[in-house]
Amino acid sequence: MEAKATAYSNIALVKYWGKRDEELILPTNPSLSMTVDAIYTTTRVRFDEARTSDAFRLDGEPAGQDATRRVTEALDHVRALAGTRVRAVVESVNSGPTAAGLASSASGFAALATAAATALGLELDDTQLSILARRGSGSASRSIHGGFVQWHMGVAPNGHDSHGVQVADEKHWDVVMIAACVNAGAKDVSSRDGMRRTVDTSPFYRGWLDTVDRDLENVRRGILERDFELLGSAAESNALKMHATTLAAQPPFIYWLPASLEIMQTVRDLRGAGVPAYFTMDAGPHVVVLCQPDDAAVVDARLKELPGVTQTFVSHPGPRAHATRVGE
Ligand code: 2P0
Repeated sequence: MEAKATAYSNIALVKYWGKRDEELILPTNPSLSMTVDAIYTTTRVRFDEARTSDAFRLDGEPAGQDATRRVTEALDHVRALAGTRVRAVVESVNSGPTAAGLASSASGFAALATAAATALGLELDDTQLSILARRGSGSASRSIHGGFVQWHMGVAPNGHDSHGVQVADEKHWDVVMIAACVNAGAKDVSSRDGMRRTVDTSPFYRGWLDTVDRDLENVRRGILERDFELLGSAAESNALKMHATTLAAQPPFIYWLPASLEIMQTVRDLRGAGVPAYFTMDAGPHVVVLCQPDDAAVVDARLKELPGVTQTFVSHPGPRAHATRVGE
């Protein structure tokens, strides 16, 4: 009853921004991401009949109450499928970039769902795994798959049709994503709270919903036709629209720092100088820059020159989540 899994994070090209069901984690819009090979989580889950509660260690330290509660809730969904109540010890280790404040919930909950299901001997297909991962954190539904992945929002009230589907595998096209990290303290507004506040109060949210299908179509076509400019321009525009919704929320909030704007301007300058590069941003101040492999060294060097950039992480399309049973 023990297994170990690795799952890779993903960066959305069309963002998941808003829930229609908070309990089941069902989104208000479809999203599409690239799984990234440089940001990942490895999780070991050991179920133990003798335990009376779950324990969660993160990067070698006992995790706090809130994180442990989220892990227990995610495990409860796996336990329900397996028809058991047995408790577990969970040990997760994030790769370096996560410590810098880059997305960890996607790889974290995808690794947890995959490891727990394998430890309990469940033979699930990718759709079932993606749904389990989604219950932990929405973006984790996309990290079950490698390459380019769409999260179909679904229409069913119980969420059975809301899961990740691979659009193209990791060998289809080598898009480079360079995460440029800026010096940031703890977030004021978590992505969970930020999306809720935006859905509830931002008059711009309607505009987000009205245009997301078109962005999705352009990003999909960009990927399938390997049209970098189409992909990059649609992704950049989609990210800016997501952030625009936060400006009009009540109370308003903004994830950008001065260094984030400096990176955005540098990307525009690179484009002006003939280097195709585009940016995207999640619910935080770091900026992820998209470019093609031949330009990656130049783009990375330019980003590292900026005083506000603390470090960069270069990713290529990453593989699917995978698990192995331990000790049997
Ligand atoms: C995304 N984000 O598509 C978007 C873009 C943030 C901005 O997925 O509440 O941690 O656990 O479902 O998955 C972050 O949201 O949120 C996220 P929950 P999650 O990548």
